[in-house]
Amino acid sequence: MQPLIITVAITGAEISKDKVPHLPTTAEEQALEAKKCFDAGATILHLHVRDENNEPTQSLMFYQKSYDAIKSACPEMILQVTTGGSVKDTPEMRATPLKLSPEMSSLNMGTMNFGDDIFMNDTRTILYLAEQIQSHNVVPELEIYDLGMLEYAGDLVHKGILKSSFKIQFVLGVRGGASGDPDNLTFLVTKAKKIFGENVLWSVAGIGRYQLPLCEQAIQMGGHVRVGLEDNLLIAKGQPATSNVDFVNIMNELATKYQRQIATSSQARRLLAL
Ligand code: KMH
Ligand code: ZN
Repeated sequence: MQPLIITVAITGAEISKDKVPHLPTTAEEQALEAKKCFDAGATILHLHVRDENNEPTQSLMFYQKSYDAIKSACPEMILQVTTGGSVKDTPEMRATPLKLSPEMSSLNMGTMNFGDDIFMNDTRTILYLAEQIQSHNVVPELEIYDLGMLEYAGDLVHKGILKSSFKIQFVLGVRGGASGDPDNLTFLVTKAKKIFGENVLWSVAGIGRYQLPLCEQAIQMGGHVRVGLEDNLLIAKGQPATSNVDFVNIMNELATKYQRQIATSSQARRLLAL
């Protein structure tokens, strides 16, 4: 099996700092958190940033601050900026962090209900962001919340619209997308292999209570994982995480249980063709 790539989504756009004071929101907090997570085995950091009021922002100035702070604390970590932003952001705002030419970014593959909001990813938005991603030589992670989005991703790859290497991320458990039922992951992985071939690079991000069981399933199945406070606040029922590193540590335990090596950053770069 491939060595296990652990992605950590340390901040996100939805969680409020007032409610979760240990959420890293400043550049300094994000850099410290990145270093702890990298030292514990996370090789990719999925990055959203916050403004001076700890509100989500797509401002280049705040991305630049966090990006520089994380790079200097943790030069080997692979930075993956969001192009999902928050549900309020325009496509142009969502594309802003690509100006930093990071190694990776997310690319969301369809419109959906996102809790009580609408997460707008019409084809115009997807094609615009895909074009921006490729013009900055960034490797996309395709965010798949349901079956139709996987099939659409297949179309983009097979029509040559998405030309670079890519990673698939199944995001399961958002209210409005497929749930974190283990059968859903099994089915989506089977389907992804049919569309892209046996060696497709895939990972799972489970939302809330789905995070840890889906990661365990992915580790057993030979896939990769994303953990972190963007998606989940609890390490067990009623037990809040105190830091993103708590989740990375749990991934290490699961990797040992299923005899998976943890990928180094150079192994992850090789798998991602970065
Ligand atoms: N904040 C969500 C609306 C991504 O980063 O690409 C979208 C999101 C996905 O977090
Ligand atoms: Zn995100």
